[in-house]
Amino acid sequence: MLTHAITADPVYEFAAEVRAGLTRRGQKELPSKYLYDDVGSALFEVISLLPEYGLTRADERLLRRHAYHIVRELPKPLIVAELGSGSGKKTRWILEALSQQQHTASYCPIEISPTALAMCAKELGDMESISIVGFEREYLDGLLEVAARREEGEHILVLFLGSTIGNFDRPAGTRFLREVRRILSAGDALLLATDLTKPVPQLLAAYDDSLGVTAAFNLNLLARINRELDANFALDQFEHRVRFNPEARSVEMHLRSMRKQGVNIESAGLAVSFEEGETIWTESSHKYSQHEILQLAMATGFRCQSQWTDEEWPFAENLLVAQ
Ligand code: AVJ
Repeated sequence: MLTHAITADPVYEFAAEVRAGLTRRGQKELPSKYLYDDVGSALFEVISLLPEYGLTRADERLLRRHAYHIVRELPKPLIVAELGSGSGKKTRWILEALSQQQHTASYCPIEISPTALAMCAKELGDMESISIVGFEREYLDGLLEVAARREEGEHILVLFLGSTIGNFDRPAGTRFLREVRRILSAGDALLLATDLTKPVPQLLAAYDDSLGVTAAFNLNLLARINRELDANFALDQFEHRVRFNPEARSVEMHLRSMRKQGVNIESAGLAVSFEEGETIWTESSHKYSQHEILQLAMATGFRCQSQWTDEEWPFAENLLVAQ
């Protein structure tokens, strides 16, 4: 696998974003993308096996069942770019379907984590007709490169799976899809996976499982700051909290300070104080309706050509075609 290295200093960027999020007036927050270091990614893999969290299994079922039909709807020759490399499992079905319909194909995972890229290459490297070119980049930067390298006549299918779009609030999600559309050409496609609205108790259980894996996943963000930025968060003095935000239609994860306390983050040159009960907002997972996706597609320069939904866990694969 080829990879293209990043230029920015990741530790410096992490420190800057932690500083910005924890010195905000009002609600403190940390960017959810930092939940996924090696420990966080491994914990997420476990979350996806929990009975309460049906999301990943729904995504997998839909792709396993419909990969052939999804690929069949698109013009060839097709190259596949993926925003986030995931575990590779879901992507395999798409790539297998593609290799049945065209002889060879390029697959370009775009991912800021080198470990995740390497795991993806290992997982999918056995597919003989697929050449993998990894991009160690932010999503849009990576996609720009993929688009710039495409050959005459090739179409792009962008995969944005796992309902990762849910981590953006609605305005940011709309802006993001517009950016993706700007990089693509008419006839290119985006396969967008979205978790759908469902009863609030079911949603809360999915993000606050009885084994405490999601709690560990959330707390690992503080452990990561301790490890990478030389900080002294007391992990037993913060607790995992989830709430449903009805205005945003999202599940929010927070870390709640169990007492009044101070924390030093050496590498960010920062001392932060927390009141008892004060929270750090670490992630939002927005939930969509099927109808809303049609509107979102139209508002961002796409047309939603097909939707496939899961019966067991409300979830949708949406095939958006650039207009
Ligand atoms: C990987 C972003 C889809 O928002 O459901 C799982 C991450 N957070 N449990 C989600 C997550 C808590 C997950 N995504």
